[in-house]
Amino acid sequence: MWDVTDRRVRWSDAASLGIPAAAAAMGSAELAAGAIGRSQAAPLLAVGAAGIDLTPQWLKDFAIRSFGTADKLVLLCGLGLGILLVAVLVGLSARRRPLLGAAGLCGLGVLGAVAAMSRPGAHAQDVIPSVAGAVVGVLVLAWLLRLGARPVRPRAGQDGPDRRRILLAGAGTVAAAGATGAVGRLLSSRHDVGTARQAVRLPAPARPVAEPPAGAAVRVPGMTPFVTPARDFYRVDTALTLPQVSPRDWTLRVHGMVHRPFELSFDELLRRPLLEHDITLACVSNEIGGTLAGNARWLGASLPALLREAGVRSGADQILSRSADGMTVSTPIDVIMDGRDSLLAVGMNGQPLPVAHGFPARMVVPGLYGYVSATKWVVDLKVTRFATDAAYWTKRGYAERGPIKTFSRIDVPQAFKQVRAGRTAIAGTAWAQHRGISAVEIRIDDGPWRQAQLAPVPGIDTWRQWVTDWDATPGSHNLQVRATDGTGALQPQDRLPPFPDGATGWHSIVVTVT
Ligand SMILES: Nc1nc2c(c(=O)[nH]1)N[C@H]1C(S)=C(S)[C@@H](COP(=O)(O)O)O[C@H]1N2
Ligand SMILES: [Mo]
Repeated sequence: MWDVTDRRVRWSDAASLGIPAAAAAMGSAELAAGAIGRSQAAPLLAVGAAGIDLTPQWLKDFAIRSFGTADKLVLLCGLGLGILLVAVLVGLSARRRPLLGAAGLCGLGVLGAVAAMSRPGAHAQDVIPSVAGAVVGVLVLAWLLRLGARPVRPRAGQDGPDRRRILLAGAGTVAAAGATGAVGRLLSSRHDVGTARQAVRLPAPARPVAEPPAGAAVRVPGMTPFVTPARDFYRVDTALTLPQVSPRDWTLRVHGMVHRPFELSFDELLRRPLLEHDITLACVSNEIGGTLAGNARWLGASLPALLREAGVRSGADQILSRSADGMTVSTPIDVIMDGRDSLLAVGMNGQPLPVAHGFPARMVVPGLYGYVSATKWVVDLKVTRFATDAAYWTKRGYAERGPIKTFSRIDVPQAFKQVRAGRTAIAGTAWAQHRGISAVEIRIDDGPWRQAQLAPVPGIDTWRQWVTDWDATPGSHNLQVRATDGTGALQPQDRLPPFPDGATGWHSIVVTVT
């Protein structure tokens, strides 16, 4: 017999059936992923990672613009909300249409399995976590439904003891699912390479390099440091979880249009002559005034020397490098080989590369945006042609070649800050890697352009700090900066967005002087 109350949408069903079943599914999927040592196959991460690759460009730009480096957290929260929505729907339909509820859970499982299998480097067993999750979810749903099927006669406005028992069972299930998921994550962390990284002893560079010149960092409170500590270094990549590449298993394959393809182990890499260079990396997504750039001292083997050993065949014009997580980057061979300090880097600021910055090895090529040069977790170099192979971002409309554009930024005072009237310093950072910065000019309101004082630099591959004095008068003022690169070219004034080959425009800020 139908109870009239059964005809209403019962939100408690969502809470007592759908959410616990979905939680059990997610928790057991995490456990299965940890048990088989394939954390990337856990459905949440797999769907998130696939989502990153499928996201249209405008949405990606929007996410980076609005959330910056928190974009991945926002994505995961969005996914969590999506799963919660499915869970609620499963719960609402399950009592009258149990098969529909089960189908919802299976749908999540299929989505997770397809996403896991579509990832670069996927194995057949990567379906296991999603399948296990769906099976457990359906079993838990059936169990909770059985609990609820016992005769219940709640009096109006009052939950019967059975209803309370069901809610309790649901809450217990959610807690158990959380614990299961945590155990899964713990099992996954067995594969973390933090310990292996700490055990790496980097050899000294073949030739010692001088410290950056004294005064490379202008002494103004609040100014950007000249060398960016690794922990503050901007991070941009498509990896939802950091690839864990053990130096023991790492090899670099050099192949394609070469006379002598070869493979290099990490020990062999460390035995090569290592060079050390100060190089500023920058991201093509950096906006005018933005902070997606960092300067570090990189230790690594010469990339041109590696390529000469392999013997690049005529007609080849790009290196398609591939990371352990399937990211591809194409770098023009003529740029790598033109005498600049292109590195297969293993060290950053005197330490092994942090995992977030490409441990155990990455590429660094001064003068090119990261998306065409700075492959982290690099495992494969294919010598090829632009006409044959396209890289990840080029397929998504970004420029094939990505020379870094001249950029200048006011760091001090900060925008919209109150400034005390009187003599004060305006200071900032400018870069035009591999061309160098030859001048920085500042303009206050509609006044004349004035030369700023340039700090010394170790070379043309790093950013350059600048400073100037300002006699600040009360009121609101507009400060504007522009740089000239080492070839004498003035930074372009036209405002262009980062897509498809880097932003242009002069940075300006408004400050209030009191
Ligand atoms: N494997 C891999 N390498 C990558 C990327 C990536 O998504 N995956 N992003 C590139 C981009 S767009 C930039 S700007 C630099 C950023 O390097 P960082 O995170 O060490 O600052 O890495 C490059 N190397
Ligand atoms: Mo980037």
